[in-house]
Amino acid sequence: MTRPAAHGGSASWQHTTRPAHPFLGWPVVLEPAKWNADVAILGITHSEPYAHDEQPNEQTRAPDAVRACSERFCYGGGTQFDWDLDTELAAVLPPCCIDCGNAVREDEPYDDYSARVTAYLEVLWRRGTLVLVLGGDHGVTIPALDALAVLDTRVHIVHIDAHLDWREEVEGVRRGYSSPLRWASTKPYVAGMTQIGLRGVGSARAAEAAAARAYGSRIFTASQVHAAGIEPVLAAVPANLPLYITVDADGLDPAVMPGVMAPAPGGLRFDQIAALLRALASRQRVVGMDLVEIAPRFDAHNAVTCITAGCLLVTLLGAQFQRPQPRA
Ligand SMILES: [Mn+2]
Repeated sequence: MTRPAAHGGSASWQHTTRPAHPFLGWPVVLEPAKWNADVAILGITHSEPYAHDEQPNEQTRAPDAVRACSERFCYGGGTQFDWDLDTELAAVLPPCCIDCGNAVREDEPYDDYSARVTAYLEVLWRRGTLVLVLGGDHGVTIPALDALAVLDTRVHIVHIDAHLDWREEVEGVRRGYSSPLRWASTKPYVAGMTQIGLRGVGSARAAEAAAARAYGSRIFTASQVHAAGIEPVLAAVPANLPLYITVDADGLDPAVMPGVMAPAPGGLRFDQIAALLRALASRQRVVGMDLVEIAPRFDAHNAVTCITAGCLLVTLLGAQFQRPQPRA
């Protein structure tokens, strides 16, 4: 493996941290040099913090909380019948699926941590791996967006969220959880974005809504999806570009994903988002998907948020790999 430039010199490549329970019981591989898989899942616990927030925040606990529910959202690691696939998930998945553990911020400057996370994802994307990312808050999407540069293609971003996340900066911080889609808009290899589920007062200020529209973001409010379904969304997403999908748990209704920091009523239902993911992933290549902003402390009711998150990830994988045409 070529050591990423961010690490330079002779410093050894830093391993990730072992998860308490591997996702779906997949083999755990913590050495980036050995990451050579069809599908990989990586926990990214930290992002660039805002001074006013608790540190570490509650969302840092989410990757292991979701993994711990694996047997509840996908019993037997996918060996049982899936009615939507009309077969077992395990029969559809490619042979090599690994859990890469967690990229945890150690006693290191955020710039170093962010570069390390980007380098991890570059390793995976250089090898054509479909990457699942477990956040962390929505700031974890930013080093992932940076890593998309190693792909040999432009990508379209599909964003599910109650909030627009187009802040230029918050208290001088430009890579926090309020800014990932603004960050995406600056990348030449991001061909465009579709933002779904917006609602509530506090989702954006007028200047950010104007900036997103000026950029050309296709915006679908939660109300529009409730009224017209997902077909207009599917028509807006370019079918000829690979996708990176970023799912903020608060994009779904708090009835199905209550364990979030900023619950917003009127959100998207599980069946709407599952159908959207299924349609997109059966139509075109998905290079990665992150699921962010789960706050396990507020998921006390039978872990339903973590279970829903796992169902969305498994739905994506099933649809992507059941496609009749090859991914490449
Ligand atoms: Mn968000």
